[in-house]
Amino acid sequence: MKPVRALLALSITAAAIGLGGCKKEPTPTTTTTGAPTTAPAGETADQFIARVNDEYRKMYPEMTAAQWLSSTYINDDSQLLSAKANERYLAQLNNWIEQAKRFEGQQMSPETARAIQLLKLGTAMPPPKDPAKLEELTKIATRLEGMYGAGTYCTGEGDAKQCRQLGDLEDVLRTSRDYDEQLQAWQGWHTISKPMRGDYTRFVELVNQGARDMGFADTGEMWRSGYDMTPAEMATETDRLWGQVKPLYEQLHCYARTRLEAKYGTDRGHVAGNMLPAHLMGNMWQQDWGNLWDILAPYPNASVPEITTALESQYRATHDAMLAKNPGKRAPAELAQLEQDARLASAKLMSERAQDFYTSLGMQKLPESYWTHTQFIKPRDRDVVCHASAWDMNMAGDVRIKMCIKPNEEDFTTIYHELGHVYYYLAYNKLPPLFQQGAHDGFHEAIGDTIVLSMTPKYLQSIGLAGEQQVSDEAVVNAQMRMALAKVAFLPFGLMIDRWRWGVFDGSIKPADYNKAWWELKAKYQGVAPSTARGEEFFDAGAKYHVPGNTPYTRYFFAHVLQFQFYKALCDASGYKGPLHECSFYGNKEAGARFQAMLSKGASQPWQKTLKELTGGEQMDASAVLEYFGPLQTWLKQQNEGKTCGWQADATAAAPAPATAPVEPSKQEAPKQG
Ligand code: X8Z
Ligand code: ZN
Repeated sequence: MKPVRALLALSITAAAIGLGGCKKEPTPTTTTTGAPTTAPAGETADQFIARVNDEYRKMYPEMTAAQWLSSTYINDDSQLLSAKANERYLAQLNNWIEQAKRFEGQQMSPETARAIQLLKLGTAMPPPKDPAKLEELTKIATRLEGMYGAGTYCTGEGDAKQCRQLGDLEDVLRTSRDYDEQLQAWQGWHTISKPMRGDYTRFVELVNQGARDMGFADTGEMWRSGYDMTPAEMATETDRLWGQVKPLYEQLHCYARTRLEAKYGTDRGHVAGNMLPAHLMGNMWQQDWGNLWDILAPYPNASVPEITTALESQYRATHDAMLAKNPGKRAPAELAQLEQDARLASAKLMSERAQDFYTSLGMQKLPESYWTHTQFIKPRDRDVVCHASAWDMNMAGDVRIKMCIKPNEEDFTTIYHELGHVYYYLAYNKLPPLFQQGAHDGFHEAIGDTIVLSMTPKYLQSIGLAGEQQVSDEAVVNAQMRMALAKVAFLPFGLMIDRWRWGVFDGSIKPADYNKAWWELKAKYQGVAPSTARGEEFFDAGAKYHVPGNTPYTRYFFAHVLQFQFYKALCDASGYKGPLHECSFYGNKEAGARFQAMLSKGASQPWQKTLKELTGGEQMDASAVLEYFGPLQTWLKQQNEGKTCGWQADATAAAPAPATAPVEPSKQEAPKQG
């Protein structure tokens, strides 16, 4: 997240103003002297909003530059600059919001009324009015994100000392199937957030002060206010959508547990209560199970649209070609540089592939500055925030992404995701700054993912990343499973993070129970549990980027529903007639034009209207998810027949019972049969 994302991310995360997806918030501005601007006498509401847009546009590039710097060069100096920039933005935001009060109850154009509404939600980090508290808040926020980015886990001493960062530890979860090795990697990463607990506790107090200063009950209520409906209605929407997809998730959970038990044994393949062991899911947060393909593949002998192997061999070919250019002996430093060069070349190739999908729809090529300014790979000489993000640096074409790309499927699809943000920025750059955001934040997160749904086996074959695809029921189930491990596995995770934060912000989860509540929610929604006790000496929420980065997370849950609605609408627009899961609108200009029309609306009208223009409906609705996964759900039911599905969420996740404890029939989650 920065500028947009930047704007968002930094905790400034200004929602309205530019909160896009994984974008940072645009840090609104002040004058060039840093002093908040004052309102001219006799100014009308329309004039006020025109001035805010103007001031915002002017202050924006400096703020995003500071945020970009602190995310790509983590050190005390860049953090100081970034915290100061945030502080200035938030002070100005408070100032604008104060000035807007003059117009309450007055006649004004609907656009101006909407812009004022968006202004009040201009950050995910509501700033306290007290300047000392604001300064404290921006420092804490910057420090928390820096701690995450620099997080390192070391073992051993002296010559045997080994230090690993998130990427190395994720590699272990992706590739190792050794129970203890994975446990060590998982536990190792979760040591980095222990020191965040104090800062986070104070952070919550300070943002809640800011939320109250703005008239909200707490920060969670403010976050729920950005959806053109009441906060209570928004929360009800999440329950309704979860109710639609939960049976599908439960089937997938049941299947995964059965396979894990076959792999690791009935004592280690699940945790008490029939829950999935947190460290065995191939992903640090159990939000995407795609790395467990070796364990979960339905038909290993049928064709599989697996692309990591192809991406790795492309990287190796690039590397070897570079090596062959100048044969001979090389010093270790030269070899390391060559490897870095090959990684960069391969990451750029992956990005070109992603760009090609968008241009095939009739969208523009990425500007030259994207290629020169993007952070494609992890630098060797400094700490950076590797968590992927997309940035709009100046609302005028300086767009880039920040990633630490490796040649694997997850990173490949993440590039498509990030470019979704980038193309949204480019499409709405012509709007007034206050409207330069997604229709709601879930829209921003859904754009690139909609494209990912179009990456069918046939598309992957056409770009040379997958071999000849058979036409068989087995191949269909394989392809569906591959998508479900990313998309369906994610759904409860997409909900639980903000269920936790809503509770933290409204005080129903106390600091003394942060970890207990975290694991209760992991158990309730995901059916996931740690295999060793996680008491309050840990702060496991902080080991997920969006918590120290203060990025609201319900947007991703909504996005995982919306992307299927968008995809279905674009498939229809392209004239496609077959089963939904086989559609790819790659190369279809009509679908591209419809997509672009939606993007260019930004936040200029209620999202319900924008959704209707694309899909014909005004509600988020998971029926397209269920339609898409219809064949897989039928197959999963057959596989799970006769099994006791579901899990017992109250099997005390924070202090797990022995894995061999007898499992009682599920209470909260009714046992599911086939
Ligand atoms: O944070 C992201 C993107 C940037 S907006 C890489 N995502 C969520 C996550 O990684 O937790 C995309 C899917 C969910
Ligand atoms: Zn995103």
